[in-house]
Amino acid sequence: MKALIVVDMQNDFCPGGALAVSGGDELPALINPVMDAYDAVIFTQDWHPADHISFADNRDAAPFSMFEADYGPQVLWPRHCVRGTEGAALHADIDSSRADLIIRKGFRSNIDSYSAFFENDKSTPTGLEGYLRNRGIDSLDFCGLATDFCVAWSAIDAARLGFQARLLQSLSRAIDLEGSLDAALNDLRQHGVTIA
Ligand code: VGL
Ligand code: ZN
Repeated sequence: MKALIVVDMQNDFCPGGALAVSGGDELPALINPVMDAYDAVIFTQDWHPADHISFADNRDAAPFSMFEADYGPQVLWPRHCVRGTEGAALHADIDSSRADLIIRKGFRSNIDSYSAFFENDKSTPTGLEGYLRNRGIDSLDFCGLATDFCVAWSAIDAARLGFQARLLQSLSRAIDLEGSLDAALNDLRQHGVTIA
C-alpha cells in the first residue's frame, strides 16, 4: 500500500505569503493529477501558536538567524502559519478534498516540527507512524514545501522508520537557505531515500 504525503501546501509558503517559497504556487497543478495513483493521500499542515519558538519576532532576532534551543539548533523564521489564519490555510488550488488525513505539526509553543513524524527534538512523535502502520501503508512518496526542510525531514524520518521513501523532487520546491538544498539532498541519499 502506498501513500502520497503532501507537505505544507499552505498560503504562507507560496508567493505572497510570509515565508514564500519560490515556485510554490506551481505545485497544485502538478500534484493534483498524481493523487489518483495512490492508495492514500495525506496532507501535513504547519500550525503554530502565536508565541511559537521558531518566530524571530518573538525574540527580537533577525529572520533566518539561528538560535540554540534545548533540543538543538533552530532557524528563526518570519512569523508564518499561525494557527487559524489565512496564511496557515491550505492553498486554494490544492485538492484537499482528496486528503484522508491532514496532520498538523508545530502546534506546541516550545518546539518546532519540520518532520511529519517527529518534532525537532527527533523523539516526540506526531502519531503519523501509527496511522500509517495501522492502515498497512509501507511505501511513501513525498512532495510539497519545502524540499530542504519539512519535505526532507519527513522523508528521512520515514526511511529511518523502515518505510520505503521517495522524494518527488519536481513536485517540491526549496527555500535553499545557505546551501540547505544540497545538504538536504545529500542527507536524503545517505538515509536511503530515493530521489525521483
Ligand atoms: C517549514 C520552515 C518553517 C516547511 C515550516 O514547511 O518546510 N519551513 N516551518
Ligand atoms: Zn513552521
